Amino acid sequence: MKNRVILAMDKYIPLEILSEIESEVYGLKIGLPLVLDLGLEKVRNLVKEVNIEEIIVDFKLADIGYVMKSVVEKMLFADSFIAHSFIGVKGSLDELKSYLDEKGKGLYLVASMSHSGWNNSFLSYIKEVIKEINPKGIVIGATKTDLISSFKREFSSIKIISPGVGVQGANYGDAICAGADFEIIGRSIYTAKDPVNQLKSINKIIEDRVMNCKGRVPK
Ligand code: FNU
Repeated sequence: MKNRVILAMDKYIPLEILSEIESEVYGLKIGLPLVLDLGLEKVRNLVKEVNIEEIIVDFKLADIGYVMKSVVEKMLFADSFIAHSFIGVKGSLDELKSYLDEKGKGLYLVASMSHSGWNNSFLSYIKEVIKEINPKGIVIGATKTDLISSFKREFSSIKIISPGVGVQGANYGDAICAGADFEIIGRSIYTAKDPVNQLKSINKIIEDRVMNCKGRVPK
Protein backbone atom coordinates (compact mmCIF):
# COMPACT_ATOMS: atom_id res chain seq x y z
CA MET A 1 0.00 0.00 0.00
CA LYS A 2 1.55 3.28 -1.10
CA ASN A 3 -0.07 6.18 0.68
CA ARG A 4 -0.50 5.74 4.40
CA VAL A 5 -1.42 9.30 5.33
CA ILE A 6 -4.84 10.78 5.96
CA LEU A 7 -4.53 14.55 5.87
CA ALA A 8 -6.45 16.19 8.73
CA MET A 9 -7.89 19.39 7.35
CA ASP A 10 -8.93 21.47 10.34
CA LYS A 11 -7.77 24.62 8.55
CA TYR A 12 -8.35 25.74 5.01
CA ILE A 13 -5.83 24.44 2.50
CA PRO A 14 -6.10 26.14 -0.91
CA LEU A 15 -7.14 23.99 -3.84
CA GLU A 16 -3.82 24.60 -5.65
CA ILE A 17 -2.02 22.93 -2.74
CA LEU A 18 -4.63 20.21 -2.34
CA SER A 19 -4.30 19.28 -6.00
CA GLU A 20 -0.57 18.77 -5.54
CA ILE A 21 -1.16 16.76 -2.39
CA GLU A 22 -3.94 14.49 -3.60
CA SER A 23 -1.67 11.84 -5.09
CA GLU A 24 0.40 11.73 -1.89
CA VAL A 25 -2.39 10.93 0.57
CA TYR A 26 -4.89 8.11 1.01
CA GLY A 27 -7.57 10.23 2.61
CA LEU A 28 -8.75 13.66 3.62
CA LYS A 29 -10.33 14.20 7.02
CA ILE A 30 -12.64 17.19 7.31
CA GLY A 31 -12.73 18.72 10.79
CA LEU A 32 -15.38 20.84 12.44
CA PRO A 33 -13.16 23.99 12.58
CA LEU A 34 -12.85 23.92 8.79
CA VAL A 35 -16.60 23.66 8.29
CA LEU A 36 -17.23 26.49 10.78
CA ASP A 37 -14.61 28.65 9.03
CA LEU A 38 -15.61 28.02 5.44
CA GLY A 39 -19.25 27.04 5.64
CA LEU A 40 -20.66 23.78 4.39
CA GLU A 41 -21.19 24.85 0.79
CA LYS A 42 -17.55 25.84 0.30
CA VAL A 43 -16.34 22.62 1.90
CA ARG A 44 -18.63 20.62 -0.38
CA ASN A 45 -17.31 22.46 -3.44
CA LEU A 46 -13.70 21.99 -2.36
CA VAL A 47 -14.19 18.26 -1.85
CA LYS A 48 -15.78 17.97 -5.30
CA GLU A 49 -12.60 19.34 -6.87
CA VAL A 50 -10.16 16.90 -5.28
CA ASN A 51 -9.45 13.36 -6.30
CA ILE A 52 -8.75 11.57 -3.03
CA GLU A 53 -9.77 8.00 -2.25
CA GLU A 54 -11.60 8.54 1.03
CA ILE A 55 -13.16 11.70 2.44
CA ILE A 56 -13.82 11.32 6.16
CA VAL A 57 -15.90 13.77 8.19
CA ASP A 58 -14.63 14.02 11.75
CA PHE A 59 -17.21 15.64 14.01
CA LYS A 60 -16.83 12.81 16.57
CA LEU A 61 -20.58 12.42 16.64
CA ALA A 62 -21.95 11.61 20.10
CA ASP A 63 -25.71 12.02 20.21
CA ILE A 64 -29.03 10.28 19.78
CA GLY A 65 -29.50 8.53 16.44
CA TYR A 66 -31.98 11.08 15.08
CA VAL A 67 -29.59 14.01 15.58
CA MET A 68 -26.53 12.20 14.22
CA LYS A 69 -28.52 11.22 11.11
CA SER A 70 -29.59 14.86 10.73
CA VAL A 71 -25.92 15.86 10.71
CA VAL A 72 -24.61 13.25 8.29
CA GLU A 73 -27.48 13.65 5.81
CA LYS A 74 -26.15 17.16 5.13
CA MET A 75 -22.69 15.82 4.36
CA LEU A 76 -23.27 12.87 2.08
CA PHE A 77 -20.53 14.18 -0.21
CA ALA A 78 -18.18 12.40 2.21
CA ASP A 79 -17.40 8.68 2.18
CA SER A 80 -17.36 8.10 5.90
CA PHE A 81 -17.97 9.61 9.32
CA ILE A 82 -16.34 9.38 12.74
CA ALA A 83 -18.49 8.88 15.84
CA HIS A 84 -17.72 8.16 19.47
CA SER A 85 -18.33 4.62 20.66
CA PHE A 86 -18.98 5.42 24.34
CA ILE A 87 -22.49 6.66 23.45
CA GLY A 88 -23.66 3.05 23.11
CA VAL A 89 -25.73 1.14 20.62
CA LYS A 90 -29.51 1.28 21.08
CA GLY A 91 -31.20 4.46 19.90
CA SER A 92 -27.87 5.90 18.87
CA LEU A 93 -25.10 4.08 16.99
CA ASP A 94 -27.46 1.35 15.73
CA GLU A 95 -29.58 4.00 13.96
CA LEU A 96 -26.55 5.86 12.62
CA LYS A 97 -24.96 2.63 11.32
CA SER A 98 -28.17 1.49 9.55
CA TYR A 99 -28.57 4.91 7.96
CA LEU A 100 -24.95 4.99 6.73
CA ASP A 101 -25.20 1.40 5.45
CA GLU A 102 -28.31 2.35 3.53
CA LYS A 103 -26.45 5.28 1.95
CA GLY A 104 -23.33 3.22 1.22
CA LYS A 105 -21.23 5.27 3.66
CA GLY A 106 -18.68 4.12 6.23
CA LEU A 107 -18.56 4.56 9.99
CA TYR A 108 -15.43 4.86 12.13
CA LEU A 109 -15.71 4.59 15.91
CA VAL A 110 -13.29 6.18 18.34
CA ALA A 111 -11.72 3.42 20.43
CA SER A 112 -9.04 5.39 22.26
CA MET A 113 -8.12 9.03 21.81
CA SER A 114 -4.61 10.35 21.38
CA HIS A 115 -4.44 12.81 24.29
CA SER A 116 -2.99 11.77 27.65
CA GLY A 117 -6.18 12.50 29.59
CA TRP A 118 -8.26 9.89 27.74
CA ASN A 119 -9.56 7.31 30.20
CA ASN A 120 -9.01 3.75 29.00
CA SER A 121 -10.90 2.17 31.89
CA PHE A 122 -13.99 1.91 29.66
CA LEU A 123 -12.09 -0.09 27.09
CA SER A 124 -13.95 -3.38 27.58
CA TYR A 125 -17.28 -1.56 27.12
CA ILE A 126 -15.94 0.21 24.02
CA LYS A 127 -14.87 -3.17 22.60
CA GLU A 128 -18.39 -4.54 23.18
CA VAL A 129 -19.86 -1.60 21.25
CA ILE A 130 -17.36 -2.06 18.42
CA LYS A 131 -18.21 -5.79 18.20
CA GLU A 132 -21.92 -5.06 18.08
CA ILE A 133 -21.74 -2.23 15.54
CA ASN A 134 -19.01 -3.75 13.35
CA PRO A 135 -17.82 -0.43 11.90
CA LYS A 136 -15.64 0.04 8.84
CA GLY A 137 -12.84 1.21 11.08
CA ILE A 138 -11.73 2.49 14.43
CA VAL A 139 -9.68 5.45 15.62
CA ILE A 140 -6.84 4.80 18.08
CA GLY A 141 -4.26 7.38 19.09
CA ALA A 142 -0.86 6.83 17.52
CA THR A 143 0.49 7.69 20.95
CA LYS A 144 -0.79 4.27 22.12
CA THR A 145 1.03 1.72 20.01
CA ASP A 146 0.45 -1.20 22.43
CA LEU A 147 -3.27 -0.63 22.19
CA ILE A 148 -3.10 -0.47 18.39
CA SER A 149 -1.38 -3.88 18.35
CA SER A 150 -3.87 -5.46 20.73
CA PHE A 151 -6.87 -4.10 18.78
CA LYS A 152 -5.32 -5.31 15.54
CA ARG A 153 -5.04 -8.81 17.00
CA GLU A 154 -8.61 -8.77 18.31
CA PHE A 155 -10.28 -7.02 15.35
CA SER A 156 -8.08 -8.11 12.47
CA SER A 157 -10.50 -7.10 9.71
CA ILE A 158 -11.28 -3.60 11.01
CA LYS A 159 -9.30 -0.71 9.58
CA ILE A 160 -7.33 1.31 12.18
CA ILE A 161 -6.68 4.99 11.62
CA SER A 162 -4.35 6.79 14.01
CA PRO A 163 -4.08 10.48 14.88
CA GLY A 164 -1.54 12.06 17.20
CA VAL A 165 1.41 11.91 14.81
CA GLY A 166 3.89 14.79 14.56
CA VAL A 167 2.76 17.77 16.65
CA GLN A 168 1.09 15.56 19.29
CA GLY A 169 4.27 13.56 19.74
CA ALA A 170 3.97 10.18 18.01
CA ASN A 171 6.74 9.43 15.49
CA TYR A 172 5.92 9.03 11.83
CA GLY A 173 5.33 5.37 11.04
CA ASP A 174 5.12 4.05 14.60
CA ALA A 175 1.36 3.51 14.51
CA ILE A 176 1.63 1.67 11.19
CA CYS A 177 4.41 -0.52 12.54
CA ALA A 178 2.12 -1.33 15.47
CA GLY A 179 -0.68 -2.39 13.12
CA ALA A 180 -2.54 0.77 12.09
CA ASP A 181 -3.56 1.08 8.45
CA PHE A 182 -3.24 4.85 8.17
CA GLU A 183 -1.78 7.75 10.13
CA ILE A 184 -3.83 10.93 10.42
CA ILE A 185 -1.64 14.02 10.20
CA GLY A 186 -2.76 17.64 10.30
CA ARG A 187 -0.71 20.52 11.65
CA SER A 188 2.66 18.98 10.81
CA ILE A 189 1.60 19.29 7.19
CA TYR A 190 -0.69 22.29 6.84
CA THR A 191 1.33 24.64 9.07
CA ALA A 192 4.56 23.82 7.22
CA LYS A 193 6.03 26.54 4.98
CA ASP A 194 5.87 24.12 2.07
CA PRO A 195 3.09 21.60 2.84
CA VAL A 196 3.63 19.66 -0.39
CA ASN A 197 7.31 18.94 0.23
CA GLN A 198 6.67 18.41 3.93
CA LEU A 199 4.15 15.70 3.07
CA LYS A 200 6.55 14.12 0.59
CA SER A 201 9.27 14.01 3.28
CA ILE A 202 6.82 12.52 5.80
CA ASN A 203 5.81 9.86 3.28
CA LYS A 204 9.46 8.98 2.79
CA ILE A 205 10.07 8.71 6.55
CA ILE A 206 7.00 6.47 6.91
CA GLU A 207 8.09 4.32 3.97
CA ASP A 208 11.58 3.84 5.47
CA ARG A 209 10.15 3.16 8.91
CA VAL A 210 7.71 0.58 7.52
CA MET A 211 10.56 -1.19 5.67
CA ASN A 212 12.37 -1.54 8.98
CA CYS A 213 9.41 -2.93 10.86
CA LYS A 214 8.51 -5.37 8.06
CA GLY A 215 7.34 -8.69 9.34
CA ARG A 216 5.46 -7.08 12.16
CA VAL A 217 3.26 -4.97 9.88
CA PRO A 218 -0.07 -6.62 9.07
CA LYS A 219 -0.35 -5.00 5.61
P1 FNU B 1 -2.87 17.11 14.29
N1 FNU B 1 -8.02 13.40 16.39
C1 FNU B 1 -7.01 13.47 17.33
N2 FNU B 1 -7.02 12.59 18.39
O1 FNU B 1 -6.10 14.30 17.25
N3 FNU B 1 -9.97 12.35 15.57
C2 FNU B 1 -8.00 11.66 18.55
O2 FNU B 1 -7.95 10.88 19.48
C3 FNU B 1 -9.04 11.59 17.59
C4 FNU B 1 -9.03 12.46 16.49
C5 FNU B 1 -8.03 14.30 15.20
O3 FNU B 1 -2.62 16.95 15.74
C6 FNU B 1 -8.05 15.80 15.55
O4 FNU B 1 -9.39 16.24 15.61
F1 FNU B 1 -9.99 10.67 17.71
O5 FNU B 1 -2.87 18.54 13.83
C7 FNU B 1 -7.29 16.40 14.37
O6 FNU B 1 -8.17 16.60 13.29
O7 FNU B 1 -2.01 16.22 13.45
C8 FNU B 1 -6.32 15.30 13.95
O8 FNU B 1 -6.85 14.08 14.44
C9 FNU B 1 -4.92 15.49 14.49
O9 FNU B 1 -4.39 16.67 14.01
